[in-house]
Amino acid sequence: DITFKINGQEITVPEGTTILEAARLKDIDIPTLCYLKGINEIGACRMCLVEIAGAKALQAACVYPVANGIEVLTNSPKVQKARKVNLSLILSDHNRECTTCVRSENCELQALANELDVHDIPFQGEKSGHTIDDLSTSIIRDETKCILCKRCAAVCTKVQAVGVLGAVGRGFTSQVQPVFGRSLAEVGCINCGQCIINCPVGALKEKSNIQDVWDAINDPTKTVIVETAPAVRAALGEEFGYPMGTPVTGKMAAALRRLGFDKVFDTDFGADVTIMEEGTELIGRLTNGGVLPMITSCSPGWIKYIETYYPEAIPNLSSCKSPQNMTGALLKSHYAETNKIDPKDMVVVSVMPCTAKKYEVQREELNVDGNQDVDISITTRELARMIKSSRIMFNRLPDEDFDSYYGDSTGAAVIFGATGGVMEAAVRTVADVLNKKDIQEIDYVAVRGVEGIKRASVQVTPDLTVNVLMAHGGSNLKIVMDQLKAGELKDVHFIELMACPGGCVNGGGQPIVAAKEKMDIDIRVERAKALYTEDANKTIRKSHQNPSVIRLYEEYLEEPNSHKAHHILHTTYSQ
Ligand code: HC0
Repeated sequence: DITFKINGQEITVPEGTTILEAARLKDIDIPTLCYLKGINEIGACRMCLVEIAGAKALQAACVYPVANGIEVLTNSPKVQKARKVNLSLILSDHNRECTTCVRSENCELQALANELDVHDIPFQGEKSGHTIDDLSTSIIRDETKCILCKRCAAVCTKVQAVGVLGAVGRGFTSQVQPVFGRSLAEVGCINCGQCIINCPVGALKEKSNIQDVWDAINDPTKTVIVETAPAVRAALGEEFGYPMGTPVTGKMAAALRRLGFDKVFDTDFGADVTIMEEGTELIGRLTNGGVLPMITSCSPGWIKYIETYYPEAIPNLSSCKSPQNMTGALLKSHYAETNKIDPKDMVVVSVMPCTAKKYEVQREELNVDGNQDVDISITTRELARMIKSSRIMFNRLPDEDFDSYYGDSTGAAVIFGATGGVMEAAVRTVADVLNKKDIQEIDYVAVRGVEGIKRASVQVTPDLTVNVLMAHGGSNLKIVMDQLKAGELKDVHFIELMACPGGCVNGGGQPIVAAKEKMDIDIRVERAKALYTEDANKTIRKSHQNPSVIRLYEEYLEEPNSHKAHHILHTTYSQ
């Protein structure tokens, strides 16, 4: 252990602790911009400078390990002055159109300027060259706002194992860009948006489709239907001041109705249908032979990842479309037929915690009979902006239900939004189907939690043990896929892979949480709690017991994996 003094207080911490971490233990805050716990600890922004008695130069607290007997000053006049100068320099080359920036009031740079009382920028002069890259279906990169903190690049490389963003150039001309100055649309970006939710400023944002939604709603010839992903309800409340982990399902449904959608349906319904289809597909592959392990296919970032980096493993993918697209495809077919609406006069909008869903909705191999399953996909953040701009007083809304029956869902569906959730939902149904009974112990805790790669064996019948594996975040996907390639997963039957760390609750379209807050809480855990609570409170917690899903099969799809179900709900990806 190391004992030293910080602002006159003695403290003992384990060896290797940084000054930044030690200070927090004494409730002393040190400002940071480039720091991202465990991911980007590079001391680049010089905001966390501290003074060490006897040393000439100030030191970056985020990378400086404590030593016995040192005396650290985190707020001396010298420190205060240096931070202000450094912040002013960053601001001098920053596009300060703050009032109209999507990150206004949620910008770590703006917050710091206020907190450090920096209001005049003494440095004026040349600005570095800038590009705005808006060719991706999902992500806009605006170099005029980039502060070169490299958080995006670190997340893209270390967490997602994609590594399409990196620092290029030196000094005044340095930029953080894809290689050779290309667009994100031209490199192996998987559209996950993890760069966006880890950017401290507005240099990365989703491509907004808000106006497309308004145009549809305001077009009297269109029937405009919305569906909401499981994870949106777990985080939307954060945009309206609710504590993290507060589910706002009822208020969300009420707000969507007030925005003018004709029907408010739930992707969770499609998640229940997915379990019917995917569970049946798994039982088929287990009993009749088929490519194993079968891998889930619902996370569009993951799909792009396998297509880009492991195309030879595509036969392992389930042929099921994602719940988002299953819901859309059923609305454009069954719902349209039942309600005598031409699918061409329907607009299906999805609200997703995800930026890759914007890419998924445009994929041609998902179209059915020339119709796109989902027409427009917006993020949780975009929905919040629509609610705010419409002056809907979200916090005062009553709790309302989704519309029947595409809004009816089970506890199994809602946990899709957390890593391990699809697996747990599938096991609940597969175990019941194979045992031909209503099993009561359905909390499969072995598949829950945020450990990067989890394995479990589930005894589904006395003669059948299913070995499952769950992983989330690109770097873990890479490990799993390398193991699969090396023939090390021959005993595994079913794998759930999600592109984002923690699954959809921490998707690239979710409300943005400052790096400082992420030092103290694990947002993946807090938001997942909201989903597991909703699951526990539902009376029906297994997909195959959803009465509306049963009805859908009776009156339309006949049975899971039927010819009709295949035509509407399944797809193939090309290698
Ligand atoms: Fe997800 Fe989904 S659970 S990918 O993480 O399967 O985005 O929330 O909507 O489609 O249901 C995201 C979340 C979904 C889909 C579902 C799946």
